[in-house]
Parts: sequence; structure tokens; C-alpha cells
Amino acid sequence: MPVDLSLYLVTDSTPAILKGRDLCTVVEEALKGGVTIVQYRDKKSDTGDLIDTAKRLHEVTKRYGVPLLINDRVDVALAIGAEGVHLGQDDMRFDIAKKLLPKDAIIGISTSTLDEAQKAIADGADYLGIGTMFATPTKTNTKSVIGTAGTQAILSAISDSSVGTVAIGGINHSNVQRVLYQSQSPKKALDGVAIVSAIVAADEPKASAEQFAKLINSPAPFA
Ligand code: TZP
Ligand code: MG
Repeated sequence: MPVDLSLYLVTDSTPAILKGRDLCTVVEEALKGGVTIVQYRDKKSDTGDLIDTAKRLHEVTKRYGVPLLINDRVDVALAIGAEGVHLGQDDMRFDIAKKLLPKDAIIGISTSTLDEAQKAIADGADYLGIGTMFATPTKTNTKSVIGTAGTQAILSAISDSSVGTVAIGGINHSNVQRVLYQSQSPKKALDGVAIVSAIVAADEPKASAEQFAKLINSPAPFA
């Protein structure tokens, strides 16, 4: 089943971003606004809380027919029957995750270099999270900021592959069309953008997602 990566929501439960709101409510608003895939990313909660929240999120995403992926934690994904996982370079090895998860599970891999992208493709990743696109306060321990030029270089070098691709890091309403336009190579473009704060921290997550969906689906005002 092809996955729609076009408006990829990554959650964040830190107070500065969630601002005391209920994560499931914020995610549901974002789904109403047109988010196509959700990743539950929570670096702080213990395993019990992760499973409880993931379960509640899954009830919501299922109602919208949108896949839920779990960041870092294959065990949590298995525990709640999530549609897949998103793994970084220091998380569980791809081949082990593949063995543990159901055959049709979605596995995405964070990549910031061509080597990492090529390895993830050779492993059989469903999609690559490419970044960091722009420096962002949401994640300050990022290895490298690669911008649209770095992303374009990766896309160009992997253009023979049908792997999915999403850019992440500092993407907002003002730069999303430029990100999509400037990152594309002649034979391969991004399939989507992954957003944290511009949706989760927005006063109106639904309106923010709607605005992203509109910008993504309208031709870039460049050329
Ligand atoms: N990986 C690279 S940047 C980032 C992650 C998880 C955070 C992106 O957050 P934002 O708020 O969309 O800049
Ligand atoms: Mg990780």
C-alpha cells in the first residue's frame, strides 16, 4: 500500500510546543486539517506512558485512515499494533526491526548524508527522513543542517530509487514551497515535508495543517 507522505506530522510533547494541550486533541485537529501520516515522537516519557499515549493516538489516527508510526521504539509499535516506526541512525538496526515487525510495517530512516541514504535504501527502507533542512529550536542536537542544496544532492544521487522522501527541520508556511521547489532534482522530488512546531505549537493546528496542504498542492510561485 503506497503511503502518502505529503504532510507528515511529527509530534512533540514538550511544554514549549504542546503548551499544556492534550496531544490527541492537537493531533486530531491536525488530521482534520489534512495531515497524511503521523509519527509519535516522545523522548521523555517512560515505556508505560508511551504505550498509553500511543494507544490513544492510534484510536484517533485510525478514525482518519492515517498511518501512525512510532519514533525510536519498535517495542511500543508492536505493543499497540502501529503501522510502523521511524528510526534514527542510533536506533535499532534496520534488519532487526524488519524481523520483529509485521511484514507490511512501514519503516522510515533518518538520513543526513548520501551514505546514510544509500544504506537505508539498500536495507529496504520505505522512506527517508532527510535533514536537518534548516536549524530549528525543536531539535538542537542535529548532526548537520543540509538545506535545500544538500537535500537536492541526495535526491539527485538516489533518483533511480523509488524510496519515499520527506524533508524535516525548520519547515513552515513561509518556506515550504521553496523547500519543495529547490530540493527537487530532475528525476526525483521530495514526497513530502515533516513538520513539528509549525503545526503542533500553532494556536490552531487545523488551520495550520490546512494552510500547509494548500501550499503543498499549489504550484510553487517560482520558475
Ligand atoms: N529531526 C531533524 S529536525 C527535527 C527532527 C525531529 C525537528 C523538526 O522540528 P520543526 O519544529 O518542524 O523544526
Ligand atoms: Mg531516534
